[in-house]
Amino acid sequence: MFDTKKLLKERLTAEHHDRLIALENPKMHDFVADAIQLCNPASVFVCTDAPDDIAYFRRLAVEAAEERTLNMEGHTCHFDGYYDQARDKAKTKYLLPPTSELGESLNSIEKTAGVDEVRSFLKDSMLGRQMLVCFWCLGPADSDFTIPCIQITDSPYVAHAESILYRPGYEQFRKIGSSPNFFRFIHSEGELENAVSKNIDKRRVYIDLEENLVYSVNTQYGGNTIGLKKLALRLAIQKGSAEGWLAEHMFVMGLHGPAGRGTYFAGAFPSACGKTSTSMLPGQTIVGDDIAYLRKKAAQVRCVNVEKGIFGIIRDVNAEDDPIIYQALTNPCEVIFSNILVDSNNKPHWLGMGSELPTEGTNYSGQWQKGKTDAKGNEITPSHKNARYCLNIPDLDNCDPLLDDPEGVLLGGIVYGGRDSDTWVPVEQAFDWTEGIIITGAALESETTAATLGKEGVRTFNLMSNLDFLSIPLGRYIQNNLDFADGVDNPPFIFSVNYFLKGKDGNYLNGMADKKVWMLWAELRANGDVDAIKTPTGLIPKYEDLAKLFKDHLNAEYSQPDYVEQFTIRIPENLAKLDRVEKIYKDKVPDTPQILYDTFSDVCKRLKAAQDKHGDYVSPFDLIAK
Ligand code: SPV
Ligand code: MN
Repeated sequence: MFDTKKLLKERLTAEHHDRLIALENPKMHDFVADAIQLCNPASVFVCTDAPDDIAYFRRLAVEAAEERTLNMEGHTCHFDGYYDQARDKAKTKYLLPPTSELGESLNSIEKTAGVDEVRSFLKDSMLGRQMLVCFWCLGPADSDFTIPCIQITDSPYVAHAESILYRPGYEQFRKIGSSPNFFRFIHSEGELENAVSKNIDKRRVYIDLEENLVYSVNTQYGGNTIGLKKLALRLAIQKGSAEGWLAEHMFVMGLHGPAGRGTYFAGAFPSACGKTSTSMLPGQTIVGDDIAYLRKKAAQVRCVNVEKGIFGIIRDVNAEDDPIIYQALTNPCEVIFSNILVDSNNKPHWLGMGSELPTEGTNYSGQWQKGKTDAKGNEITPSHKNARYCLNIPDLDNCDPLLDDPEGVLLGGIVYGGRDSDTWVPVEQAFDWTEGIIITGAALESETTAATLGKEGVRTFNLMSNLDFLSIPLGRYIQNNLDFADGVDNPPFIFSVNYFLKGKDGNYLNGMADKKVWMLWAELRANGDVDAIKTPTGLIPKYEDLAKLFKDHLNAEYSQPDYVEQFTIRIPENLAKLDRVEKIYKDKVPDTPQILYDTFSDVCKRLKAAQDKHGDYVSPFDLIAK
């Protein structure tokens, strides 16, 4: 063991020592001292909330060649290694103590062995480099929602990205005094080659739920390294479960209905399934695009965006489909692009940006020219499918005024959506909270995307779009969601949406812009403005209400045949889906609440009754009471 006080005094300059000691938190001091002892950096930089300190990260990222400046003020570009382009689910594990009750569906490793392994990779990992000690907040500062966090990293890119994504937390640490209630993250990118992590075979993300501590090593990709993002979400789910609130993979947005009415909605979608672009819909306002905390206050559900920035997928962001983001990405403001293509004029390019791409430049594979292949003979795309941008929400024209409200926003509705080519209709309201949680959230399936390593396009179960991040047994998570509405006067209405439905010819039935209509219909329903048609699974829009929304908001004619094709209830597909999902619960989730099976069974009966009456494919017009 070492003497924390002595070690900190020896290894920090007087200025940085003073900054650390001004926060009178022994647990935090021990954590920093241990990290120094383990990683052995050449120097230590302690960040306060001062703008100069934040600016330092940006400068350092460029000096260390982890970012390069682009030809627009405030814009930089970062590259992750060729094999480090997405979250590594296989190497992200919970450190399991001997008496853990985590189910088998969560990836884990025996704790002592895991800690030994990851600490051996962190040993001396910062030799010759500077350790950055950063303080941030999850959620707005000074609020019931706030969770203070400390991030230690040797990557100026990670620190810079966090300064965009999170609110400063040094002053929050001053306020919590000696409290041990904060999250801790330690990250080292490990040995570098051409400024990217070299030892990808030793990439590890290990999560210690007992200690609220996450280790990350030999990786740079944000989803593996930015502690406050998906690593903190796992810790927060556990904390919320113990304290009676929810941590969700959800955007938060203000939907703007008739006569200036505003209604806040949250939405959970798996990665790369339209979550950010929904939160950015034209004419609406954004609170957040990725992670929300929901709490009950005075018999209401209120929620905050955990972040203040966006780490969004850049693919297909273009002037037509995502005008607000496109505007930010093509004008001076602080943006970190990652894994895009940079041309010889230092201009960024990406897949689906709406203009022709150059045939050569620098990308995530190094020097690139059209036709270049990788070691396996696969053609390398100009920009990666999971290439990202990182920017401040307040830099966007549609930033919601309540972004930083410590009380959070009042939630009127929740949507669950996934990449589903053949089952769900484009939008449907659940009958009530319980059915919404069970039939919509807990039955969610989606086809895999480039946001995680592995094969794309495989239909997978993804409970509430949060499965990748769950840190408690799945049944308990479902029960927490069910119980959350207890004591709430008007729980949010729950909807399913599906932007990816295909017709018989295999083509998508809807355009990208149509999601605005589905969301605005949900807003009308949440305020009791329009009627709906009862189906076996929920409530769907009437043709005339959608036709009006298409006309008013997209200036488009919506035909009856289109409506019928999109909103036909596909009974065999719905039954097959319930069957598949039920089997997963039976086989893999021993603590599934009985009410899930009962509700599945009720819905199956309703589907079969409709099938007997109307056949396999039921037009919405057949369901309107004559
Ligand atoms: C996601 O993949 O869901 C993201 C990006 O929001 S990250 O989790 O950081 O990889
Ligand atoms: Mn996400």
